[in-house]
Amino acid sequence: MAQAAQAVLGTKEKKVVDVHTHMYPPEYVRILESRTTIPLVRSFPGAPDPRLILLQAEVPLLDSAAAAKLGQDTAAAPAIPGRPLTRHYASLEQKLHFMDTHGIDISVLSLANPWLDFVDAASAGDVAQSINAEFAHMCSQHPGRLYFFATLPLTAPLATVLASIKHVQALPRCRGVILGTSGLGQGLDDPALLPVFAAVAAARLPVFLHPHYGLPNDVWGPRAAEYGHVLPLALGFPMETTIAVTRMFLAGVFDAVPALRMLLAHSGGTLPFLAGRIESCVLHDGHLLREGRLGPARRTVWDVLSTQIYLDAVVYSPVGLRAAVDATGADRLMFGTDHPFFPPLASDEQGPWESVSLNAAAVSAALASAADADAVMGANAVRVLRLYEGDEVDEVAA
Ligand code: 5CU
Repeated sequence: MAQAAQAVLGTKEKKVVDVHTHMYPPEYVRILESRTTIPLVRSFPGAPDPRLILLQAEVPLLDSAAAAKLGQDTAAAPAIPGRPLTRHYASLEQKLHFMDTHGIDISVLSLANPWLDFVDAASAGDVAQSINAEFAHMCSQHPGRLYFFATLPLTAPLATVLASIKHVQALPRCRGVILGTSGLGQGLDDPALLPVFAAVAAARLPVFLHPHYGLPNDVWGPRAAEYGHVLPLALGFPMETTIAVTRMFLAGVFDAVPALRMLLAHSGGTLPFLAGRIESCVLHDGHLLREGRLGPARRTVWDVLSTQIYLDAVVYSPVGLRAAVDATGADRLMFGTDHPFFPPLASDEQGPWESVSLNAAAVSAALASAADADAVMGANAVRVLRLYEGDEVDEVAA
């Protein structure tokens, strides 16, 4: 691990908190194993672990593998799609080992993408209840070390979604909800989603917003298969987050629900970098002017970023992290790992992960003072997410 990372992670009198750390509990893995379309889990001859196949960008390879199996494709055996489903995804013991290896005191667990987005309306409520109970149970086994963001049954009728929010609000160690960008199917600027945002805000549950869908496959061009997962993960995910939050901003969601607090994955995609351009495009838009939306009461994207948005620090470089700090302030940034994604490829997965040390080193390098770096590594998360064991009703996220 880089020296700078060790320096930050090793300061034991300060808490290190990981706000971006996923699991697929065993029940969820069983659902994926039963599926024939993405997301799914499938075994392939020659692959030691079952493969987890999640993304639209992985479908062409999945289709090639299926054609090769049927003997329809006479070309050389295609690459195996997806990523290995190792113990890191479902084992709590493995999560704790990972935390101990990296000096992480507290993890705020969340179900990984695509959550319950594919579950049918009739069963989504029950599946959400059962998955959230599994997370609450895992956390109860390690009080003071584990908290979680709950999952909502967004494909279910609105009444079920609202009942689920009430339910998770009462679950011990639930500190927010994780959401993707599809909302009720029309995205996060859908007026029909406003009651959901209002309900989570009233329940003092911050939304951890995480991408899954990326951009359409044709954006990646005909040579996409040559580039592995790089384009959809490095560019598709961050652009998806950027677009989703900008649509919310333009639709006035943050004004309509001023108590809404959102923690954006991957330091907000490209929002900190593009906020100035978004502002300029708004200011120069004749349609918005004619609609009377450029008056003096208008809130800027900078204002929303520094009052209703938190960013994780999962951006792997001080260059991006400095933009995040500048956009929201050092008191609104929180360290994360994205475990169990991005394991080391050339070393033992039980040892230190470079993806973690890169993020920790970026915090040391980008934050001006040790106090700010400590805040990003843990104190901000403790304050904002109220990570005080036995203190379930502390003040709302600032
Ligand atoms: O590697 C990937 O596909 C992913 C993913 O799906 N979700 C995530 O949070 N990180 C990486």
